[in-house]
Amino acid sequence: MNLPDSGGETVLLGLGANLGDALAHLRFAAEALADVLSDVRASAVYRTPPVGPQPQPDYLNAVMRGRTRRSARETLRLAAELERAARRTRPYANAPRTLDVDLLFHGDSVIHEADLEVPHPRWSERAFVVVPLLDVASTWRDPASGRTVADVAAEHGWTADQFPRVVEPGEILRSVLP
Ligand code: PH2
Ligand code: MG
Ligand code: MG
Repeated sequence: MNLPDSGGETVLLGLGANLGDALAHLRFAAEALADVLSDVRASAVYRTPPVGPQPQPDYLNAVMRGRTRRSARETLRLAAELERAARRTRPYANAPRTLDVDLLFHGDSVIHEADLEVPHPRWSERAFVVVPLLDVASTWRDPASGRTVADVAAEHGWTADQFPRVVEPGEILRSVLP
């Protein structure tokens, strides 16, 4: 089980960007999340080939881990605010974007609502999510499938060397954490 604790629930958020200064957008999101989560940790930032309509620029992807007393819905609202602050637009499905912030897990919550699905329904199919998850949550267990992040990576043969690292684990937070 993924144990809750006095500081609320553990949340895992996936960050992605492939328009404009993608690294600056990820840094903006990481710093904003560091302000509102406790015990925050950041994966490496990976350069990943785009999944979806082609051609579009490579993505930078990362995962943030922390604890929050916010509900899953409140956390999703926060993610949407960060995307809005980065002037994200949604012209079509899987379009390039300045910033994508996805709620991957919220403790052991399993929620299937029209506008809120936790765990993220496609997390285990996407190397650009699973590989950064390995950095900060390899033993994390998906409350829906019972599989750990490491199990899923091994099933696909995905490893931390899957993608080039643009920033090492934790480094994106180095300027904001004591
Ligand atoms: N996000 C998508 C679609 N395709 N491809 C990569 N490499 N990284 C992403 O974050 C990504 C994607 C939809 O959210
Ligand atoms: Mg996404
Ligand atoms: Mg999204």
